[in-house]
Amino acid sequence: MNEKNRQNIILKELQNFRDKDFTFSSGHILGSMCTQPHPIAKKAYMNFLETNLGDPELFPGTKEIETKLISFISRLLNAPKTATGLIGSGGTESNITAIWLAKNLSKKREIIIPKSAHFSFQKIASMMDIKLIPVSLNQDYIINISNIRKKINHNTAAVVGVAGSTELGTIDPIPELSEICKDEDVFLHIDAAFGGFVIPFLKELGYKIPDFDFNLKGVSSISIDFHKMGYSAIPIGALIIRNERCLDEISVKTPYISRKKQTGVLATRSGGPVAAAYAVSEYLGMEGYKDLVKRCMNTTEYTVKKINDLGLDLILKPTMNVLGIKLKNSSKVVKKLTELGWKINDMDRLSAIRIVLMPHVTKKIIDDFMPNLEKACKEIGEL
Ligand code: 0PR
Repeated sequence: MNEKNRQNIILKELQNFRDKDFTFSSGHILGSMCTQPHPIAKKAYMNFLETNLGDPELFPGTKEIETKLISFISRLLNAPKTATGLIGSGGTESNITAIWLAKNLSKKREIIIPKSAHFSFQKIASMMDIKLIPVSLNQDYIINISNIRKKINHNTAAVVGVAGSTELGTIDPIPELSEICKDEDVFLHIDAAFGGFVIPFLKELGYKIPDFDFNLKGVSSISIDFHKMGYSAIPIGALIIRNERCLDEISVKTPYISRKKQTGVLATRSGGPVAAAYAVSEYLGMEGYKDLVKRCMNTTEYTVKKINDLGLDLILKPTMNVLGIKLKNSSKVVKKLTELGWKINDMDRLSAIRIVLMPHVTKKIIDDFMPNLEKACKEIGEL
């Protein structure tokens, strides 16, 4: 068998596995915070497949792209001149790095998190011997601000606020958190892995939502993901840090590669996602992202109306393109919907299902989905 045939056989085998996957292009993935990346991402990614940002002396051009990408995201988040950024694999890595930094700066071991915080903080607790101090949510599913001051003490390494929560897309009262953390001189990390590419544009579109970025003086770092609403290819997120000076806390000496020190969690990492995210950000620009958010919000409002028309209730009015539909038996409804070919997330601790109105979810998809939701809900006795 010749070389080409062998390759084709392997590629065919891979395709057979791939055919078992759900696809964004089908529109049937309704519960994911990721999406089909912008087409330019794919081309850019492929061209940088062999590049390694763990050794930037070998790939100075790719490193330049990374620097430009960090500048773009810093502008989006109103970061000051003192700020710096680290590109990583996504929200989990950015959150790990932020808490690693806060722990080393403070030499303390407790972090205060809202009960809505992403499960990456559970990993952080176990990995770094950190104690989580969870704070209850109020009736709007955001952190109960009155409890924070009482919980800050001489062991507090950081407070975490969420700007775009995983389950409901809610935004904690970051201006108030910022004031408290500034007064108490405590590191404030904002997890905007999902909301970072939504909130700035919602504001421009006239939505009344609180500030969350570096304009608030108490904010120390922000996680933001390109592979969620940044419309780019997995895996890529950024951690922007207010003070470049603190980077030494999360750096190690690297005696045998060309750079003398390395900062952050990973060593070898691909320039592919960086090139892809840069291409998307250049192509769309701030206006393109604003249009994308506008489109997702239109679909969100359309979906809310359809859900209400069906006689179902939402957990709360959505802040962004994430919806929680209240159900008595959410897991049974999810199981039924899976049988019908729709992928939606079960949030059993909230007794709800989650729909994320990502760019691949159109009004037409929602029209196709609604009879399926109705069918599933009737069969399970929700309607
Ligand atoms: N912070 C927040 C607020 C998040 O929502 C997430 C992920 C993370 C951090 C962690 O980000 P990485 O997954 O990039 O490390 N939230 C999504 C979720 O748990 C991740 C996801 C995406 C899950 C697509 C499923 C899926 O199909 O829902």
